[in-house]
Amino acid sequence: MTENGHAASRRGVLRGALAAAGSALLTGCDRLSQTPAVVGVLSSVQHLSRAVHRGLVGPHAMAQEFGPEDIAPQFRSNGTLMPRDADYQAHLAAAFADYRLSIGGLVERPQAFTLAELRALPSRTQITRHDCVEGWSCIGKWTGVPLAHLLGMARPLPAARYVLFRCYDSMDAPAPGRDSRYYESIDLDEARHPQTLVAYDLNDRALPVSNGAPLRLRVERQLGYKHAKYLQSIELVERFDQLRGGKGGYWEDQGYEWYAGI
Ligand SMILES: Nc1nc2c(c(=O)[nH]1)N[C@H]1C(S)=C(S)[C@@H](COP(=O)(O)O)O[C@H]1N2
Ligand SMILES: [Mo]
Repeated sequence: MTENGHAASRRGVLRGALAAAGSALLTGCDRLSQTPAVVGVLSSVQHLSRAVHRGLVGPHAMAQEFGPEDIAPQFRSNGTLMPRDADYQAHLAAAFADYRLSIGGLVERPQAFTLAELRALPSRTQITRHDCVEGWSCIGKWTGVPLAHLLGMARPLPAARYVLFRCYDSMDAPAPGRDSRYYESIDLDEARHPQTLVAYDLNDRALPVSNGAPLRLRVERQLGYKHAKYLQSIELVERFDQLRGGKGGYWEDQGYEWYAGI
């Protein structure tokens, strides 16, 4: 089988399994692990390469959106549920009054937004399914500013190729000289996709801490670990191979794929 054909059939299996799981268990957060094909595909962290995915679905394909009746009563949370880092704790204690989301790096016009300023910008609301590699999925309603809009304000320079998200939460106990804060990166196509949001609301309410308050990324065509919570700053970069483990994200540095297309 050709590379393309092989990937296409793998993708077909995943899509079919997700659809089956989705229609069998419509409400709440579902355990995809009941579906053997999904376990095989997700647990081995195999998914489509960027070139194959883009070739199959194109850079503009939309992730499926759902109806209000599909929203889980309680959106599941995973990974960090409460950052222990002192700077985050101080922002939380102040109800994020002094919080600013900065957008810098390779941009013409660096930006810094308060939460009120972000809420005053154009917004998008979408009901989507979050798929975690650990074998569960959950449907929630997200509202936020399209990242494309923020990039339009900041104006990436020609050299910019990736958008880097730095998060507040350290994944390991603090140790001198070791930065273990969560981080992620996506390319500019994914960043400018209409469903890619800097989200501030989940199910019509301000994001709970366990789901990433005050802001988190939604990047709906990618697996759960790409959806960075607890955003501290956004930076446009040309490359990320000299940053941290060099693979473009906290889990990527532990071996997960950088391109996690569903
Ligand atoms: N900052 C940060 N972002 C993160 C994580 C994390 O631990 N820290 N976990 C990731 C993983 S593996 C998943 S599945 C989702 C979980 O989002 P949720 O807690 O809203 O369900 O967040 C992703 N983003
Ligand atoms: Mo995840």
